[in-house]
Amino acid sequence: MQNRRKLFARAVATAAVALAAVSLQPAGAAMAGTPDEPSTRIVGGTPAEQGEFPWMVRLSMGCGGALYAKDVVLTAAHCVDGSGPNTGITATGGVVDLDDPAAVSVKSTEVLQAPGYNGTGKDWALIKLAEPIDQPTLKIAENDAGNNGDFTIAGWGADVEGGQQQQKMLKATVPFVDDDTCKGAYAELVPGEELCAGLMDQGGVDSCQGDSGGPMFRKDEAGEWLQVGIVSWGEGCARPGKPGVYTEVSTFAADIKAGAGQLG
Ligand code: 4AZ
Repeated sequence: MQNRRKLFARAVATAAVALAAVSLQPAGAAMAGTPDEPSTRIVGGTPAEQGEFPWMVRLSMGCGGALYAKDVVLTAAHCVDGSGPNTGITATGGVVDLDDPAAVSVKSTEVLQAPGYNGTGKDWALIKLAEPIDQPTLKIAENDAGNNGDFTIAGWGADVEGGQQQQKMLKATVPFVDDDTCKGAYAELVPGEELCAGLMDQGGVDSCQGDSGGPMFRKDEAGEWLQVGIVSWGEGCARPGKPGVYTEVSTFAADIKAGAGQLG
């Protein structure tokens, strides 16, 4: 588990470098060599519309995140190095296209990595921003009522296992996978702290390298978006029998709330 996560962290760092290279290409040539058809452009995803998921942010280390508050990003613990003052992360929001001149980029001031995080479970962290990003925030699940059905995932991660980071945000829908089934796929699963989603039989739709830290979300009873997961890990991407594993947000809702209150 520890080894697998470290492997992923390396993959993300490499992918972030790849994205930086992509960003230097002229517009239009940026994704040259990458097929453009939605069906082949993420692991089973399609392009998100501008403004569709306004709380989505891209983090400079190559992870995703969601605005918990206008100046606080919720992401994965494995995307950050630890807790304390930190001005080394940039969060980019307000756009689906990272090269859109309307993108708003804000630096971090402080990071809170989940207390007790040791590479297994507890995969959440908060990043305080120097200034607010003026976009709607994403509410987090405070109970397990939403841990079922279909979920939406979104991000700028790879469109295929081992693939490049994406300039434009992609989205996909993945169904809940129950703990017993997921434990069958991954003996190391921590059922109380992790939640699985994906197409067990056929695979083909999943989060992937660089989507880590981004939210998994659904509509609640009132029709409002609710974050139920944080992209955490999995064996490869979109493999049949190997669902994506997500931090179970409801388990940590009280800790996340308290943590956000402690940020400077
Ligand atoms: C990653 O490394 C990663 N297929 C994210 C999601 C999954 C695997 C790896 C799940 O960011």
